Amino acid sequence: MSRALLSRRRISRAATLVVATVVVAYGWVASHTVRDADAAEGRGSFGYLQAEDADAQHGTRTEPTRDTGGGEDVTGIGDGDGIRFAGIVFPADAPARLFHARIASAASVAGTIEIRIDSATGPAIAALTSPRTGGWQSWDEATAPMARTVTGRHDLYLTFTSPAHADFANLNWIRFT
Ligand SMILES: [Ca+2]
Repeated sequence: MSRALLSRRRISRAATLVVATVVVAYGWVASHTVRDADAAEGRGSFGYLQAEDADAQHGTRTEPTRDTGGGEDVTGIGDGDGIRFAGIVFPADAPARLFHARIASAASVAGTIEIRIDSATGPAIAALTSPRTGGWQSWDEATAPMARTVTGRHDLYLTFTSPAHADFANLNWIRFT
């Protein structure tokens, strides 16, 4: 076994342990297994992170989307829910300045989407008020400035809060620029 392969397997085991810890601590449900490539090499933050590809979720589900590009979106987003992306890499040479989220909502009360790093209660790196777009498949892009400079590899937790009990948003994708 090469040293690189051994290292990758150790990282993969560590990532599995993190998922297990999250499930115990917060009741999050793993939506699919963390892949070796994600754990060992990270995923670049300068691209689209499809909401339905999150590594774990709490209180949400996926559905086919009618947004440009097709695929799926995450729906059923309400107060106390969240999704998690493992091993997202923020390059140090060109720090992200903006957080973008592709959202559709016919909710009567707006909610808040926060991005936290490394735990569901970790530091918030960006936050935006979810826009009401006039339909659950009427999509718009919301943008918020980064609250702090983020570099290196982090697990991202999108946490959703609302003063109302009803679900407040559908989410197709996020990205950083
Ligand atoms: Ca999507």
